[in-house]
Amino acid sequence: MSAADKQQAREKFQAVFSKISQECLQYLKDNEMPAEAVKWFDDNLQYNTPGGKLNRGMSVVDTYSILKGGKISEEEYERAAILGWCVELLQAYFLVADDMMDGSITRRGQPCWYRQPQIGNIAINDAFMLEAAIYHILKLHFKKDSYYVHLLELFHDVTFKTELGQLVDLITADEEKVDLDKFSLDKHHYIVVYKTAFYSFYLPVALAMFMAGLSDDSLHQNALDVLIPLGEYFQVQDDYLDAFGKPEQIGKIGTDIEDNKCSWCVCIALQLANAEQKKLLDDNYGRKNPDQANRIKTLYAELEIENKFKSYEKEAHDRIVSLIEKVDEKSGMRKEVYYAFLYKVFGRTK
Ligand code: DMA
Ligand code: MG
Ligand code: MG
Ligand code: MG
Repeated sequence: MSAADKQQAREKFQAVFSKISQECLQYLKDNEMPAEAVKWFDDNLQYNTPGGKLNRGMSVVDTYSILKGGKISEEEYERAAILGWCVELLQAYFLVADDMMDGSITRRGQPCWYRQPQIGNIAINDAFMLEAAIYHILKLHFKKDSYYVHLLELFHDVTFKTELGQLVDLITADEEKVDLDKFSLDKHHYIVVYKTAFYSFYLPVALAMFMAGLSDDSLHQNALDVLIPLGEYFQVQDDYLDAFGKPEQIGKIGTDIEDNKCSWCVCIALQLANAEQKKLLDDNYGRKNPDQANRIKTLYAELEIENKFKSYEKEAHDRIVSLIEKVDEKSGMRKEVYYAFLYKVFGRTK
């Protein structure tokens, strides 16, 4: 797809957001909310929902279209896009809360929502409202559909799983007492599969599958078999970019080292470190002081974490391709669904 085609697809998708945000605001008006509250919710929706890469949301449309053989009507486009925006609302809800919990500074090239002086802790309720908007929209557009309950259960279950991942992410990152023995690649695997892979990769594909009438458990299990490894790879990239990406490029300032996170980078560093380097990690990881964080980054360079990441990336790519090649297309699933996803994320720099 050319850059111009991509931009056009993005604009078409964004037009659907105007419609659903109006529908959300209408609910507030119907409940006689004061005008300043309607404006607050509007600002919350606009600031936190449409400004990202939109990979997750647009993947619902792309997947649905592939499953339908490439031709879909305008009405089908709009319904798939509405589900896509529900994924983006879920993402917005998680990110507003995640930035508060991680003490982050910027997101998508602007200050995190809670960082604005007039917002602060009201961001907690704002996050809840972004989540509530999902169910309002689903009810408006899908209540009459046979798969409505599947959609509800899917959103609820994926949300719960993401929250399990966030819980383990946060309790493994005790900011009072740094204990690097709590970290391992197994722990990391659990955290990233739960906090990222289910909602970012399985959810968009599963929504499109339900819309296309593919609802058998076995088909969904097969989808998980490919999409969970893909999601794990995506979060390893996120961990790598947190330490090595440029803030201008990734739109956020990394905080994993200061936050004592069980990141892929520190897990690999712990595997490679000699006794002296291990001591440097113990003495400097998870501290708020920027000099100490820089010492960790220097050690990452010494241990050639960048090269380790490049080898990981190649290995993950080849492993995922072989999983995709095993897909049985007679089941109704298409390999192209997964390749489209892989091409979107492989080698990304933001
Ligand atoms: C994010 O993990 C996971 C969720 C559910 C938002 P993270 O804190 O590494 O994300 P980011 O680097 O974008 O803050
Ligand atoms: Mg974060
Ligand atoms: Mg986090
Ligand atoms: Mg991160």
